[in-house]
Amino acid sequence: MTSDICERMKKGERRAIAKAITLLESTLEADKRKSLELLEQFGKTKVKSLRIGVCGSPGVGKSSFIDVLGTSFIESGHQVAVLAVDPTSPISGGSILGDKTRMDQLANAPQAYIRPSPGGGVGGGVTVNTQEVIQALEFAGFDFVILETIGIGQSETEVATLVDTLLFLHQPESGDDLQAIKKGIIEVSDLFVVTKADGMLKTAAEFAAQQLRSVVNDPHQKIDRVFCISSTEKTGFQAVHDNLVGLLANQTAIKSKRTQQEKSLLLTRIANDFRSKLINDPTMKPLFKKYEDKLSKTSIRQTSEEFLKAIIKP
Ligand SMILES: Nc1nc2c(ncn2[C@@H]2O[C@H](COP(=O)(O)OP(=O)(O)O)[C@@H](O)[C@H]2O)c(=O)[nH]1
Ligand SMILES: [Mg+2]
Repeated sequence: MTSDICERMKKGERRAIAKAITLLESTLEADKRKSLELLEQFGKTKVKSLRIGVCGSPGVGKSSFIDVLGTSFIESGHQVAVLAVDPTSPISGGSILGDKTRMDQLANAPQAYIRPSPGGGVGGGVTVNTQEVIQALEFAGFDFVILETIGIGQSETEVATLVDTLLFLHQPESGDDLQAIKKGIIEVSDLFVVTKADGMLKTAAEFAAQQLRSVVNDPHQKIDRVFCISSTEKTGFQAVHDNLVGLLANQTAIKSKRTQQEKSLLLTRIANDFRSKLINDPTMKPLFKKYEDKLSKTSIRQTSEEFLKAIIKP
């Protein structure tokens, strides 16, 4: 049954890809078994891919940027998948990508797959599930997998554990002046893109790019990590495109980074699985009740410690 799905996925059949994603996100026992079979198949298949994260404030131009960039990848013979992720929210709403994708070009390309609704996150572990969805897409032949962050705030660091390269999008004169950008975002981002470098904003965009360069470029290296683009005029994309195609070619570097990421994802997975096992285990119910009743006399912290002592053998 899963081998049939795999065969159809390899042919790029959209319905099989959607089916696999549904299985991976399901919490039903029967589906879990099938998911494990799928993941085993994915693990056996060597893929060449680049996972790109795109983050930045709402309205900065992420979807528009992905539309133009993704189309340029397709034009150079690649296959592109786009996912919206919000790792900070356990239940991500599908509407943000669904209502107005702003990815009209990509949405109509047969070489592209835009995931209609972002992950359920049922039972926790949105990030871990997302990693599996990415694997499914890679197995189905997509060599560029782009994650659009729809969360606001801490999500960038979470997305950084899922992608090979993280792009931070910045809008000129957005009030998000450079000092206001959180240090954490600059630290986890690899490339920086100033958006909307057109019309009245063009000069401001070029100025913002110069400012960013002085902050993020290493003065001892000749590498420029800052790009200035316009999605409406489709300018400035060649440099971004070439940079990312260059990264795709270096699979050795990608593999070693992913090995590190997998270690941290494993820890997250174990913690999540442990939590849901604990909560859903019927034999735990009387034990929970016993400790809940203690709350009138002891603090939550104390009760929790005693509970853990009771269930974990030293
Ligand atoms: N002038 C200009 N506007 C843009 C550009 N890219 C996006 N926009 C506009 O900015 C708004 C937000 O774009 P969107 O791609 O949905 O941003 P997201 O929320 O970051 O995904 C929309 O009104 C777009 O039309 C650009 O390159 N130039
Ligand atoms: Mg968007």
